[in-house]
Amino acid sequence: MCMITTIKRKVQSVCKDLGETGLEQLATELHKRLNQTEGPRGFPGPKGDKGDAAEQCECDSETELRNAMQQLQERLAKAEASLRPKSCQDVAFNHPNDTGGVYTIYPLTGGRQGIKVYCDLVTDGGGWLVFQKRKDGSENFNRGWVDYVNGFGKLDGEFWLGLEKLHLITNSGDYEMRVDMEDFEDTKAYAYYGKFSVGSGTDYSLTQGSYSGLAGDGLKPTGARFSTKDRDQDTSSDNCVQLFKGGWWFTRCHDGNPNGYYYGGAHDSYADGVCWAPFRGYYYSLKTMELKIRKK
Ligand SMILES: [Ca+2]
Repeated sequence: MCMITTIKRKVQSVCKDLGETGLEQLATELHKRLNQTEGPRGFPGPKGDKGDAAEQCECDSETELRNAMQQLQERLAKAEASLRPKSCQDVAFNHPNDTGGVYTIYPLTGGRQGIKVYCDLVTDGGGWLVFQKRKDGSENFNRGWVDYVNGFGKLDGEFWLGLEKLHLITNSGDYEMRVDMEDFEDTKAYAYYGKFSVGSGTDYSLTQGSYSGLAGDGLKPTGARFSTKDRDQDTSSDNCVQLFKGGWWFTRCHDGNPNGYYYGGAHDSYADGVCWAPFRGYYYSLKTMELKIRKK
């Protein structure tokens, strides 16, 4: 039997014998081996017998073998995605009946440390990584720089994921962003941005792409640096955070304040609530607010 036919049959029989569960185990074993440091080399073994003369292969094309190998690679990739999901999109693929919740993902290439995130697996096709959520005012969002860099709150409640994670994730590919919100009359609205990334260093500058949606554009202009109550990086002569009570990409100062104070509806003070100005104005603190990203 020619060599290519033998290899192809072996690949096919390995796939058949292993099944999905076996492929997952094989992927786990491969991971283990890849992560192991290579030990010292042993003594060489005895020389083997001389093999048969090479045969001319006419029975199978290289294309067929490549196809078989590609199929194996695809199934291994699938098994790997179920073991170490890279994104909420992988989570959606692995749990087609889930609507959302807290999951561990491995978003960075070569990153062996997983991070816990909240995934929205329903909205607009699902697969969204939620990086901020307001829903009941249980968490304090008027916090300092270190908290906004590292993240705070509870993933099953209100939270801010953290600027450093946002920077690392959004710089590992092209991301889109969505803001979902609801008022106390149960009116829902959203804002969508075709591009979203957070810069590095001490600025964590915001870059966003073109807006579409029903809520109006509450994120502008692009290039804003992040400010907290102990770090004023806005472009105003005032301190926007002191006026509007929550870390944000303020300029002079904002058209939307997702991290503002949770008043729970209409209030008299100006623009310091959880607001999205084009939707319900500066004197209305929304019931829910969710900021989320998804790889394009
Ligand atoms: Ca200022």
